[in-house]
Amino acid sequence: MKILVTGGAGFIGANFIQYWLKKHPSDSIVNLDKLTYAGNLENLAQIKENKNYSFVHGDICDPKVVDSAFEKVETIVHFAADSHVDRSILDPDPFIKTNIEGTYVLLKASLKHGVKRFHHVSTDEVFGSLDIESKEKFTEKTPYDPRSPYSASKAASDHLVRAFHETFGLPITISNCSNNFGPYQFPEKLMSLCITNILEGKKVPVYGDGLNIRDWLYVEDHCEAIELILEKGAVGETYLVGGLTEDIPNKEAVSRILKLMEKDEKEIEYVKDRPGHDRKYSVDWSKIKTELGWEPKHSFDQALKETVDWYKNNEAWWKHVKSGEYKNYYKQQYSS
Ligand code: NAD
Ligand code: TDX
Repeated sequence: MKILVTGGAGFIGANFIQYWLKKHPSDSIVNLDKLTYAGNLENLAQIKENKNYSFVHGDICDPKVVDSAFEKVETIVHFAADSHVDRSILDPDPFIKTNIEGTYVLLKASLKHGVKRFHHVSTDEVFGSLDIESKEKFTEKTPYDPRSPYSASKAASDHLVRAFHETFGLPITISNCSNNFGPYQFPEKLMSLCITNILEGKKVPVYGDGLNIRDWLYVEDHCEAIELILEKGAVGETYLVGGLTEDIPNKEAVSRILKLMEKDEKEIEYVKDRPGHDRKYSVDWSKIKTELGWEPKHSFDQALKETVDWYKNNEAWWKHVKSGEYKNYYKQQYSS
């Protein structure tokens, strides 16, 4: 099988390509990536010589580039996006362009080339925010209620993907997953920022009261869920994917990392809250468990330890990523 992966030089895409080629060595993968600040070919250094892997440097918003990348492709796994909520608050423009327009360009090309499956990787953030005390979880039937430019752009892309299925019969699947963590995550997201700041001897910025709750998913479990959806998922269906954490507030998640790194809570610095900060996400993943037999294999604490160890052992990777443009972003985001 030939798969076109978009955004494969980013965090989840790179983990997915490595995972897929290990499990399916006779498949071939084309990785279409614009290499924005978040795209990094060092994430794929291990497989760059693999004869079943090729890289196309290009923008998913460019119909010509997309058209040429589609040759003989049967399956699309669409990760490419602007993905960081705080950046969508500083400047929504690239989110509207890539996440909405880029997805539309890919959908049109998928119809034209008659692909057998378009899998769209989306987020639980499209469902909005739960109350902190609520026992409710997001399900596939939860109404959309996005509250940031990022989540609104992902919601729009989900609607377009479904519309292409209902109207034009494009064979799609969608997964909406919770917060991923693991190797190769750009250190703007809470987990990777926290671990690398501690390694650099810096404080960890926690927004507001630190009581916001996220559902944490180890990236390898996420890759396995996508694999099962491609192999056994029903066309037209959506699957929610989440982790094994139970309502852990951010300050508790950070404290667990600090403990693993033999530091204490004095390293936390409470900073100005994110505007429109969603209070809580919680994901009911019983549909993918019942229908496809998927469940996360990694406990939160074990996966956290593996993640901390990875960043400790890959200092050159994150030090390189944290140089250059990252410094300007960090100053703009955290200076006040
Ligand atoms: P990331 O920011 O690490 O990587 C995004 C990749 O897309 C980068 O390689 C970037 O260069 C590429 N890209 C951006 N704009 C592009 C364009 N116009 N054309 C081609 N390539 C482009 O993101 P991630 O964390 O790996 O997330 C991947 C996907 O998963 C996204 O669609 C995101 O919305 C979704 N998702 C992420 C999480 C999470 O916790 N990280 C959770 C739920 C859903
Ligand atoms: O410095 C920080 N301090 C802090 O307290 C950062 C960067 C984050 N936070 C908080 C905000 C959130 O409550 O930590 C929580 C997690 O923040 P992020 O890592 O920025 O993730 P989130 O905003 O929840 O979105 C993530 O999960 C869903 C990904 O960035 C999205 O791409 C994905 O769709």
